[in-house]
Amino acid sequence: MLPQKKIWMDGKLVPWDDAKIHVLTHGLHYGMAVFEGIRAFSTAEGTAIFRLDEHIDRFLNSAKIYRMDLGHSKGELAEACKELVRNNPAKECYIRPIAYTAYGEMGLNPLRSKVSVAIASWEWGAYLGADAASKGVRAAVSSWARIDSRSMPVQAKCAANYANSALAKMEATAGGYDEAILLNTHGMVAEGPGENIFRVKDGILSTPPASSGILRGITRDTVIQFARDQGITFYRNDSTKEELYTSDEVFFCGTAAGIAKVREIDGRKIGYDGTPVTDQMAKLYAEATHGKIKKYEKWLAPV
Ligand code: PPE
Repeated sequence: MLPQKKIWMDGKLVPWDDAKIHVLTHGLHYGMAVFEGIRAFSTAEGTAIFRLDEHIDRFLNSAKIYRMDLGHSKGELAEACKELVRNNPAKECYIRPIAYTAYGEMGLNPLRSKVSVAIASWEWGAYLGADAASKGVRAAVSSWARIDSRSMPVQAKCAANYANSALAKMEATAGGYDEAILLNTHGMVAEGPGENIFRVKDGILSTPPASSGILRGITRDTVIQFARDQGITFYRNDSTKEELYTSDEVFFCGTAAGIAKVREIDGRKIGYDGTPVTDQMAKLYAEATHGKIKKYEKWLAPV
């Protein structure tokens, strides 16, 4: 990671190297941290943050689920993201707001800890490797089930959820694959460790419903809106892994990953006749994020 100049910490921009916390920070020990992943893109009108409002809303909702009071309004947090990007050299960047139970108390009751909020930004390139955009990635269905919402709220973007993601990711990469696909505890397709998943079969685009135990991705929502606007038939429905194997197209999507086509799952090549729907979605996403489609300019917040 290339260091930037500043990090926003509890209301102030501090030099990158000074953005440090104590080793007894409560959230480090008990996973009590909620975070966001947002991207800023360059547009003809300057740098703009994509779907900032929706990301801040999800950040506040993650905090609400974990009974965290962030102590900053939605407007303050949005402005802090913009201020940070203005003050850092990387303009096309990834933005990471995080709220965590801070240093002061140990023991697992998080309600005794003060909550701190920080926001960092840095340049983050091809999340699933250089082949993701052109050739597509090779994925493996994980032996780890996606966490069940009866145990942990999957829709809160909590650091603790990513222990499950990391186990799946390590298993996939150690096995020579680029990415994992997690099934839920009912054996239905859920999502990737850090991406939602879509499939195309006979011209119909589909993705697992929120109730399948996934993070409701903002990129997922963006793809759904593209599909509606393009008149592509779209469903939210459950599918099994063999339905993925026999899909015409499969792709991952997320803020870090963008739109990444999947070319193989568990040694089965996906599709026969190219990836027209994936390509169309990737093109729309690239154009919308860079301010090239009038209709979607409402999703861009200039910094
Ligand atoms: N599911 C999971 C589990 C997930 O972590 C993400 C985002 C998504 C779906 C897609 O959500 P959205 O970004 O709103 O479209 N994962 C973030 C963190 C990745 C990381 O490695 O860190 C991201 O893409 O920013």
